Formats: sequence, structure tokens, C-alpha cells
Amino acid sequence: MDTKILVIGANGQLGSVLIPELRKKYGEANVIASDLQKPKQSTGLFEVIDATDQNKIDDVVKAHKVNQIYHLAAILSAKGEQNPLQTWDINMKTFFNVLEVSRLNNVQKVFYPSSIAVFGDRADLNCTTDEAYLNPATVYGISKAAGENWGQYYFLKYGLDVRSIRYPGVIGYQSLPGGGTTDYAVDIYHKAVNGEAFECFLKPDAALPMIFMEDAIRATIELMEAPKENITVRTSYNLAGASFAPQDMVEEIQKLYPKFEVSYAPDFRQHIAEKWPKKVDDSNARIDWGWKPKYDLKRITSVMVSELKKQYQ
Ligand code: AKB
Repeated sequence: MDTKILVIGANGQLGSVLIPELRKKYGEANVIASDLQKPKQSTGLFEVIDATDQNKIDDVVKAHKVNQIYHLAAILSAKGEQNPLQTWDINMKTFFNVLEVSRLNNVQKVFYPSSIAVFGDRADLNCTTDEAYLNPATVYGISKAAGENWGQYYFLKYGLDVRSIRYPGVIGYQSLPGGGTTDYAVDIYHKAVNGEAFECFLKPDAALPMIFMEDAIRATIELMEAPKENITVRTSYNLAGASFAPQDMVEEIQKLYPKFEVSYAPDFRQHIAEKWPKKVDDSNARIDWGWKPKYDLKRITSVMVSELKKQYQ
């Protein structure tokens, strides 16, 4: 049977890069992008889906004989704090809809993105393991921790093959993040390349786990392609790329732009960052499906700068 993939939340930071990769791998006709609106430059199959509408997801899954769903739609950590109850409703409702439609239509695999936001100050934040205690401090983190457990529940109760990664902050030149605590790590490169000063909303030493987009996309596809019997973690896998603080990025960028000016004005996002891991232990991902990152801060900086220079020329 052909793989038929539906990506929900395809216009977001991750989705817009994942879609072309999936199409390269599985064929243009086998990957359906969906989101609240069709993007202007959209090519390939696209369906307008509001993921709070279970019937709409169900119609699309039936019409295209979808057998894999990547559910990327969510309100992120910083934006989520502006309206906690709405964030909970949207993040949970959309995932329940995906789980139910998948169960009722015998969808084979579901991908659910979780986050380092599931952790809190009761975990060892210096090197956080998969099994560390979860006491998230944001509504986004609470919804992701609940979602991980619901994914595991559907696996245990109905045999639905739900797979999940706890993403660190994702850094890429192709798309912009929206509403996260780690967003500064993309914005900083845009400012540097444009010759603008940068004001950072975290403290200079606020170290967080980060990952380069290429690594994040490769990890996602590798996890989804791993043999089912290798998947021992049915909540969510920690995934490490590189860990660093704003001051480390600034140092690296200033090697290329010595005049790059940075000031610090920590806001509520600093409080969120303080309760997140500085570094995660991703041993299970390495053992179970062979995960290994390729990009450290130096390499991320070099690719970000050279790609953004082309964009801004
Ligand atoms: C955020 O900052 O909210 C996200 C995340 C780490 O899940 N990038």
C-alpha cells in the first residue's frame, strides 16, 4: 500500500520545511499539506483544515485514503500564556480529533510533536532524561505532557502507532517560528545579517537545548521510518542537537560580524526558559532508532548566515 501522508499545521516553522522533504521521499501525490489557509505560493496538494473540526479531518482522510498523519498544529509556549484556556482547548481538541479520526479510519501512524516544555524545575535541568519528572510551568507544556500520555494511551488501548519527539528550539533559515521562548535564536541571525542591533528577551547565560532544522526534519522522518518494534518510548523521545546560551551565539556570530550589537531585556520568557532543561539526554533515541545530530553551534551559524545572506540580497 502506498504511503499517503496528511500534514496538519503545514504552514508553520517545521511544516513548511517538512512538506518538501516528505514529497521528495514519498512523491508529490502522496503528501497532502493542510492548514487554516492556503499559502499564496503553495504548490502541490493542499486542503484547508481547521483541526478543531473533526469532521473536516475525517473527510480529508477518507477522500485521500490517508494512512499517516503528522499533527503539527499547536499554540507555542510564549503565545500560549496570553490565553491559557484557549491554548489548552486548541492544543488538546486538535490532537483528540487526530487520534479519533486515526482510530476510526485505521490510520497506520501518527506523528505528535512534543517539546522540552514538558519539563519543569523538578527535573535535573542540567541533563534531563526521558524519564525525568514532568511538572511543566506553561499551558503549552501541560498540553504537550498530556498529549504524550494520550498518544501512549491510544497505542496501548487501540494499537494506534503514535510516535513523538520532544523538540528543542528549532533554528532554520527557511521559515520563522511563531510564539515560542526559543524564537530569539532565529531572529538573532536575521538581525545580524541585516546589520541591525538585536535585543534579546532572555538573559545572556540562559542555556537551552536547540536543534538545526535539517537535523530536526531528519530526526522526524527517521523516527517515523524506524521499525515498530524498535520504538520503546511511547510517550515521547528527548532529542538533542546542540545546547547553548544567547551569549554563546553572540560570540559565534561576532566572529563573522564583529560590529554586531546585542543588548538584553529579559521578559516573561526568561521565567519560562529557567524552568526548561539546559541540555537533554537523548540516549533512548540514539539506541532505538540511531539518532545522531550533525549540526553544532558553529555549523548552524555558518549555514544560517550564508543562507540568510542569499535571501536578503
Ligand atoms: C517554544 O519555544 O515554545 C518551542 C518549543 C521549545 O517547544 N520552540
